This record gives sequence, structure tokens and C-alpha cells, in this order.
Amino acid sequence: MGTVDYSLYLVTDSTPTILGERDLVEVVEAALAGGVTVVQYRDKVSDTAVLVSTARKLHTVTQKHNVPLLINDRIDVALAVGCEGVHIGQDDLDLLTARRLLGNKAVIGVTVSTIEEALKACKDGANYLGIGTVFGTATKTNTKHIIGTAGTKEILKAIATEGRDVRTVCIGGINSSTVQRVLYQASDRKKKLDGVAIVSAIIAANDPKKAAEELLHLVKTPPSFA
Ligand code: TZP
Ligand code: MG
Repeated sequence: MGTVDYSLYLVTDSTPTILGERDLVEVVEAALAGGVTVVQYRDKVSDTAVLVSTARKLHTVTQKHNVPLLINDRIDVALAVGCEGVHIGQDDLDLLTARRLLGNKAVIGVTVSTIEEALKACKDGANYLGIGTVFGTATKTNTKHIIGTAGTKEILKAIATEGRDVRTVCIGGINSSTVQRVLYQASDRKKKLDGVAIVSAIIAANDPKKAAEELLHLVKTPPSFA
């Protein structure tokens, strides 16, 4: 698939409070038409058969847009579907094992909220880090750490100091009102964020295509206060 563009990273949520009565694949297709650059299928409730069949449908649409599909937590589902990779948290199967199972071409991302977690993930060969939680969010209430833009910046600084080559996105409470400030305040002089990961500001939007277009524009435009 070549180099991954992390600018606007969509994380899915199929719970009725966020997705409503809509069809997840249709919402993701609209978001792709609006310009999202990575899709992570995150579903903590469906059984394995539903996960595999939904992931297959999502992969068909992401492939049309030449965008990588990553599966949250479930290496087995990623293997079954043959998609581009996975996103794992600190309590999931460890990165080295995931790499052994998926191979060197797979994209593997890890959630980190401390400098130690970030440096370990880099050492173990993560392709990218999902840094957060930046701001508290109703989408994920069991977050271990709310680290703010200051905590995000500390992590980026530590990665730069160690000279690690890893891509980075941050996650948690990011929407069109916060995105430019997050990118500006969190980025370290030597290590900038590569993008933002977003759930509700796209999935719960009335018009997911328009929401993605607007967010991508904001990510790509230097803010007036910079
Ligand atoms: N991990 C940390 S916060 C979060 C995840 C999956 C949810 C972010 O959701 P939203 O709606 O973009 O704030
Ligand atoms: Mg997980």
C-alpha cells in the first residue's frame, strides 16, 4: 500500500448513541468520500462472525479509496480479512507477538499515554502511536489517562530525543473546534503529530462526508494563531 497518510484517521463506533440507526459501512463510505486517510474498525461488542463480515465489507470500501483498514484489538480478524493491519492497546496481545503473526508489511499501531509506553512501542517496532486520551470524551469513558495537549507534547518530545522514527496521531475529544489548537499545542518543535484520530465528530455527524472534508481542511491549513 506504500506510505500511510495519517492526516485524518477515522475510528469507528457502532453503538446506537453514536452511529444511530445508520449503517456503519455507508457512514464509513461517506467519510472516505470526504477524505479520511485511515480507517480503524473498532467494535467491542459484536461476535467474531459479525466482526469478520463487517470488516470484509469495510475492506471493500477502503480498498476503493486506497486507504488502509486496521482492526482494533483483533489480530485474528485482521488475518481473516487480509486487511492492512491492527491497532492494539496496552492490555491487548503484545506488539512483538502481533508482528510475528502479521508480518513486516502489516501496519501496527499502539495506544500510548505515557513516555514509557511510547518508547517501548517504538523499540518494539510500532508503525504509529495513538497518543491520548487528549481530552475526556463520552465516546470512551474508561480511559486510563487524560493527558491533554501538554502530555501529548511530552511524549512527542521524548520520541524526538530518542531519535525514533514513528508516525503519531492523537485521540480523544477532537472535533472541528479543537483540531487546529490540538495540532498546534501538542506538536513538539522537532516532532510534529502526523494527524488526528476521530470517532464521534465524523461517525455521529449528520453529514459524515462534509464533516470529514471540513476536518481534513482544518488539519491541512495552518491555523491563524500559529
Ligand atoms: N481512545 C482514546 S479516546 C477514544 C479512544 C478510542 C475515543 C475518542 O472518541 P471521540 O469521539 O473522537 O472523542
Ligand atoms: Mg484494545
